[in-house]
Amino acid sequence: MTQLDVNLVEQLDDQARAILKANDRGGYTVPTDGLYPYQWNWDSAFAAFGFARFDLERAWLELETLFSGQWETGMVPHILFHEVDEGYFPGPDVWGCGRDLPSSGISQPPVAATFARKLFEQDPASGRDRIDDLFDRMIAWHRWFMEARAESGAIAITHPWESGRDNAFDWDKAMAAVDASQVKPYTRRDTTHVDASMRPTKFDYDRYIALVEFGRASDWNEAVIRDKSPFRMADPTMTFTLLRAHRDLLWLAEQTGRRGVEIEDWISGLEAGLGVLWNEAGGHFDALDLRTGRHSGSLSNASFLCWYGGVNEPRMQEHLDRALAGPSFGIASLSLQSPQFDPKRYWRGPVWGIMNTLIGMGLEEQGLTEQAGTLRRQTADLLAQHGFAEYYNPLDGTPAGGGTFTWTAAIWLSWASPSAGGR
Ligand code: 9WN
Repeated sequence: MTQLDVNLVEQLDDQARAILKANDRGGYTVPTDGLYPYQWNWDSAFAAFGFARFDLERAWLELETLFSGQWETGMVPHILFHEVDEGYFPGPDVWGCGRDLPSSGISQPPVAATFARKLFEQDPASGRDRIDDLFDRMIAWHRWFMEARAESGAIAITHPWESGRDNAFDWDKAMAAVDASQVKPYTRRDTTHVDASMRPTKFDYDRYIALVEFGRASDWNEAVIRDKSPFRMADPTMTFTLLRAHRDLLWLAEQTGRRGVEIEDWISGLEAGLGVLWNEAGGHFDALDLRTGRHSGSLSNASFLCWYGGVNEPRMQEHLDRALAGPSFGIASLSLQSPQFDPKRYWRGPVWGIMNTLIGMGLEEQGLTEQAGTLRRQTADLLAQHGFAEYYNPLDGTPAGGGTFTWTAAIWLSWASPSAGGR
C-alpha cells in the first residue's frame, strides 16, 4: 500500500470534480455518458455526496430532483427518464408507468437520507432551509418500504435491478424459476457500450424483461406483486441500507424538532426482523428466497453492509479479515472462494468503489477502525492506479464497465481521497 503523492491527489481531485461536472445534465447527474443516460436513484445520492465537496447547493438539488420523481405511493423509482434516449434499453415504453415524469416501476437501495444527513452536517443552517420538503418525501419513501416490502422482517426486492446488484449470484436460483418464454425479441443496448463478458447474460436479461412485463401487467400494484410475482427475495442491500437510512432520518428529525416515534418503531422492527438474512450453514448474512425459504449461499459485498446498518455482528469479522487480506482491492462483490466467482462479470466478482465506501463507513462507525483504514487505502490505491471506472477486477484492478463514472468520482472526493479527511 502506497502513500499517495500530494500532487497526484490534487490531480485526481480535479479529475473527479471534472467528471461530476461533465455528467451533470442540469439538476441531475447521469452515472456515465452513453451507457446510462438517465437519472438513477442511488447513483444520485452518491453524486450529491460528491458534489458536497465543492458545491453544496448543487448537492441538495441532486436529491431534490430525484424526489421530484416520487410516486403518490411514496415509492422513489430506480430510474427517472428525464429525456428519452435510444442508447438505453429498456426505456419508458417498456416500463409503461404512465406518469408526467416517466420512470421505472421499481426502487433502489435507499441511501438518500444517509447522504442528506451528510449534507446537513456540513452546513446545518442551509440544511434546515433545504430539508423541509425533502424530509416529508424521504419519510414517505421509507414508510412505503416498511408497508410494501417488510413482510419477512427484512426488506424484499421484486426485481434484481432493485438491489443495485443486478446479476449477483444471490438471484441465480430464483431467476432460473422465472418463465421468460413469452418475452418478445428485443435489442440490448448495454453491450454496444461495454464488452458483453462484463455484463449480465442473455439468460438474465430475458428474465429482467419478463419481470418488468409482470409488474406492468400488475399495474405496478405492490399487493399483487407481493402475492403473485415469481421473484421475491429478502435482500441484505435493501435491508441494511434502509435500517441505516432510518437511523439518519431519525437524526434529521431530532435536529429539526420533528417527532421520530414512527421511525423508532421501524428501526426496532428491522433490527428484530433481519435475522432471517442469517445463513447458519455459511455463517454469514445472505439473501433469502421468500418463495422457497432458502438462502442463496452467497457471501457478497452486501453481506458486509451489516456494520453500515449499525449491526456489529462478530461472526462476520473472520470473513472481513479474509476479504481484506486479498488479493483484492477491497470487498469483492462475490467471495473469491465462491465457485461462481468471476472477476470480470459485473456483480459476480468485481469490486465496486461505492460498496467499499458504505462498508468502510460502517466499519469506522462501529469501531473497526483498522479494517476501515485498510479498506479506504485499498480503494484509494485502486482509483489512483486505475481511474474512475464503474467497477474493477478485484484481483489486479483492471477497470471494467463504463468509464468516467459519477459515483466512483463522488466517493473519491468525499471518502477515499486523502483530501477527504474522513468525512
Ligand atoms: C440497471 C447505474 C446503475 C446502478 C446499478 C448497476 C447498473 C442498471 C443496468 O447501473 O444497473 O439498473 O442497466 O445495468 O447495477 O447498481 O445503479 O449506474
